[in-house]
Amino acid sequence: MEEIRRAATAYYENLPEEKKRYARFIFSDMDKNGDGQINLREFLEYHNKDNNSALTHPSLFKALDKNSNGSLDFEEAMVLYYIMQSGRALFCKSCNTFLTDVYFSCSQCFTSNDSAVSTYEICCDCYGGKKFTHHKDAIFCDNYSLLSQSRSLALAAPPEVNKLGSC
Ligand SMILES: [Ca+2]
Ligand SMILES: [Ca+2]
Ligand SMILES: [Zn+2]
Ligand SMILES: [Zn+2]
Repeated sequence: MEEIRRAATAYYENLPEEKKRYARFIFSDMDKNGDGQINLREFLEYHNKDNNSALTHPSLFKALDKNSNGSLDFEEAMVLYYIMQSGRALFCKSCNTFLTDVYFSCSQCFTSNDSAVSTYEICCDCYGGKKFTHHKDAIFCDNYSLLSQSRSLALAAPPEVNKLGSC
């Protein structure tokens, strides 16, 4: 999570003024009682309204609450803004926990050309404990090797999806 936090800070620093204002606006929108903190209830109320059930998983709030005081100040909540904007809102497909830091992803699904195939990512616990069901012969890579792999795939022209080796 520390990594995401650092990325979020860098991201926020580079936002144009109006986007920063928008982030502030979202924060005050969530902060129903206006005390400058988002507590769990305010957090859940806000995201239930969106029908975005993955965001209401307790693991996300816990991960965002850096100092574990049970509420989010602006700096902590801003990380969520970054996660949403960057598409980094990833949850374990098996246990639904929010994926902080390193996770594993099925490389076949990740590189599939078929838009109907969604990516399949799982947390280290589920992967290590083999607590997941996925298609046969799936090759799982951690997100870092997947990234460098897709880079080399992109560089190798023409791209052939089935040339994937093991990680
Ligand atoms: Ca509040
Ligand atoms: Ca806090
Ligand atoms: Zn999991
Ligand atoms: Zn797969």
